[in-house]
Amino acid sequence: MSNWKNSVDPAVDYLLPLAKKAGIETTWDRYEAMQPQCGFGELGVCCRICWKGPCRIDPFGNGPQRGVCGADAHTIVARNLIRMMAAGAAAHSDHGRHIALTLLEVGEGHAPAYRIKDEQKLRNIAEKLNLAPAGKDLRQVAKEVALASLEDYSRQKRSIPCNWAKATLTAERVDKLIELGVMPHNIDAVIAEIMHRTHVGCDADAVNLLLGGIKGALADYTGMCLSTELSDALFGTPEPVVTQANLGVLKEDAVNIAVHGHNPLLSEIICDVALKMNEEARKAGAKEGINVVGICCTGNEVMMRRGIPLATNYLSQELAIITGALDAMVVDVQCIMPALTSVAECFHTEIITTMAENKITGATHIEFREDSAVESAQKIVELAIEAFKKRDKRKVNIPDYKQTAIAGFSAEAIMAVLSKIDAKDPLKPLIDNIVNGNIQGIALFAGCNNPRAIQDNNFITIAKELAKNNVLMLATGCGAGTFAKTGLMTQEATEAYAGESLKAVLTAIGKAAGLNGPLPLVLHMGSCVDNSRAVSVAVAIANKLGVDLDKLPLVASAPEFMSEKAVAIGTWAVALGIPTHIGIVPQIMGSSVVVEFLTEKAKDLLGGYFIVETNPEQAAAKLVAAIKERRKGLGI
Ligand code: NFS
Repeated sequence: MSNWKNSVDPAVDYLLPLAKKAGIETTWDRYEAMQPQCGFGELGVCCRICWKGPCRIDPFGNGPQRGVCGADAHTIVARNLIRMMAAGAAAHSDHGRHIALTLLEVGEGHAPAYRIKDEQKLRNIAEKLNLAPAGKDLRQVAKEVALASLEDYSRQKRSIPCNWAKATLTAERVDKLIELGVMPHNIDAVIAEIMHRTHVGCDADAVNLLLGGIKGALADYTGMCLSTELSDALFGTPEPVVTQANLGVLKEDAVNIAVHGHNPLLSEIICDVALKMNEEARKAGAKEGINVVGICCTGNEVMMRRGIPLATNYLSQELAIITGALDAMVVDVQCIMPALTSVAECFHTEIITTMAENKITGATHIEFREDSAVESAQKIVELAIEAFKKRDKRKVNIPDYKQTAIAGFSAEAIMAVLSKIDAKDPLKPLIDNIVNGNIQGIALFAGCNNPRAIQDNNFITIAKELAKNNVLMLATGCGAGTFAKTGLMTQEATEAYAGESLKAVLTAIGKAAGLNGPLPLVLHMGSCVDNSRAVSVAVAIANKLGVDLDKLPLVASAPEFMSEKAVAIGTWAVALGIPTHIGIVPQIMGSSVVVEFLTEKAKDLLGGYFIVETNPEQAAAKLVAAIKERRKGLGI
């Protein structure tokens, strides 16, 4: 298979032929071997929910139209889809629970490896959650915030909405979601409810199932929102930082450790410990000491807060090992390919799993616990140094590709930058420029890579097109990884690709903020849980304009998505009123009811809707059209 159709990332292009030559299989080979993929599965009409099946509905109408229990295509597609939303919500919110429990430990005076790095943020959160923090001791505030967050996992009264969902959305949106019966009261209960209602012989009404799924997706929003905010309190709120991205950030003369996964609880400590163990690395022969790099969302977390360089995003994670220069890959949860250990067998790389619920056969497991975080991190770094000693220099092939990337645009950082123009009313310059059309709208890029698309290509093509159309762009997750790797998070990219009026605004703001040039073309907002940061900016704008989110010229795009988490995120974006593009055909096409609900009826009900478009140029045109329609609605 020639590489041009795999990825537009030059580092991937460089390494894949080497992998092929060495007989190492990557995700692209496995994808090719999997062709043709099951047509029933692609349409979502295969049901494996009970063991009378598997059942599959004939999409052409000649064969069976109902499963053995009588479920039709609509029921089957809707059930399959909302179970994905439940899984996505479980992943994000379990991450959030972990952070909330750690904050509780800190509040109670345990977990000595952690402290409140951003006191002001914690107090702001407490304020937002109506916990009256003024005059209270910091530890007390930490405890109260943690308990209020954990309440969102335990409340039994269905009539009381989750604290975080209620506190972070517009009042109008909260009312609408309550009225539709989709406002979550308890993240865990809502996930369990989806598993229950999709059990054999339960909910068989596709629309009712979808509404249950939307509630689950909003539970996902709740979990990611608290993950983000509490992480900021514990580890610091991101501020703009200049760093680098792509596999060229690996160093020949350093012990290279990649932190991969999602939860910053361990990676933060590894970064701290690595700083202290540079000398040991040097003694082992690594002249440059220890070089920590990131992959996927853990990478985004440490990039935003510490300027740790990002090695790569989801689809090319195996290639970090194929450089022959990676000494250890430390993984926690989510988006970690089980293939990593087989690739690592051909090299000296240690794959280290750290979470009791996430082990991979063939990996070394060093269990992470909050009370012994530093000890675990030390063991991990020692293992990496040992592995470095076994590195085979002949196998080292670090691609000479890396780009500058400016990261760290939390909502607070954006407000701080804007306040340089108008200290009293920071949002005013942004809103004025949206109203006068210099900025046509805002687009949030999120989500993964998927071998069904050329890696990074959809992101880049759509972004360049939106830039031309003067759309302000934000990015998270592996989408942010794409833009970081390809140099679109730079001032130069703004000069090269932004439309005239967008360029003028980004330059005025950048200069006022002392950047000596424009803001980057795409603003890095963080990991996937950090999509909630984009919501908080949007909510601030909506509140200021006195409208709900579904009136704003705001769109979202997940042009290369694949994970259940992305399904949940896309769905809550729609539920919050945002036109949301997906660039991969979703596995729902076997049900006209489900397709129509998500792409059309949702618009009447919630304001947001899905736009399915696999062609990136056309996707960009559709996103611009959605923005124009919103502008028209606002009379601007
Ligand atoms: Ni998001 Fe982050 Fe990447 Fe997709 Fe996976 S790392 S949480 S799910 S693949 S963007």
